[in-house]
Order: sequence, then C-alpha cells, then structure tokens
Amino acid sequence: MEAVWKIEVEDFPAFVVVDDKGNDFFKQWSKEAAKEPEADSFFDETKEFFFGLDKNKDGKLGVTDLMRGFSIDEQKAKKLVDQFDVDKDGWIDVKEFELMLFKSEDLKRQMHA
Ligand SMILES: [Ca+2]
Ligand SMILES: [Ca+2]
Repeated sequence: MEAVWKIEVEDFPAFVVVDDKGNDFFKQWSKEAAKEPEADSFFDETKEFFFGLDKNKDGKLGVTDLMRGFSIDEQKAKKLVDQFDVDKDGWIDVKEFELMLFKSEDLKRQMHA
C-alpha cells in the first residue's frame, strides 16, 4: 500500500512537520481541535488576531510582535517563540500561532481582553 499525502497550501509560508513514522504534526492537533465545537470560529478568530499583530505582513510574528500583542515582557515572549516555533526558523507563523493559543488558556484570555 502506498499513501500519498496532499497538503493544502494557504496564503502563508507553508511547512510540514513529519515525524519518523510519517505522521503530520499539525494533522494530529487539528484532529484534537476538531473535537471542540468552537474550533472553526476559534481558528478564524486566531487568524484575524494574528494578521492584526503582523505589522509588516510577512506572515510571521517575532518576539516584539508577541510582546505587544499579549502585553508580556521580552523574556516571556522569547519563551513562547522557543516553545512553539515548530520549524525553528525563529518566527511564529499562523499555524504555530494557532497552536500557541490552542495550548494556552492565558493567551486565549488575552486575545479576548
Ligand atoms: Ca511580521
Ligand atoms: Ca516558525
């Protein structure tokens, strides 16, 4: 049996995280997210928030964007980038941002503040 994985690319720099068993990292957590009835609107809301913070519109957030967006200090913002920068390019893209908010109740509250 041969499996072909088709990845839909949207209007952000796309990447795929695959472990040694060929599992798509984001497929895993979007499956988790799909269990939540609010998931769709949550992701739309998150995207809007992301693009509001992305001042130079390059589809990536850096430490200073996060500091401003969540009213947090530099140390905390750096920690978030470390933790959620899945592809290790030093920036948080929209997928990583969704993951960040999905995993953090504190940040979610900030988004609604
Ligand atoms: Ca940016
Ligand atoms: Ca990244």
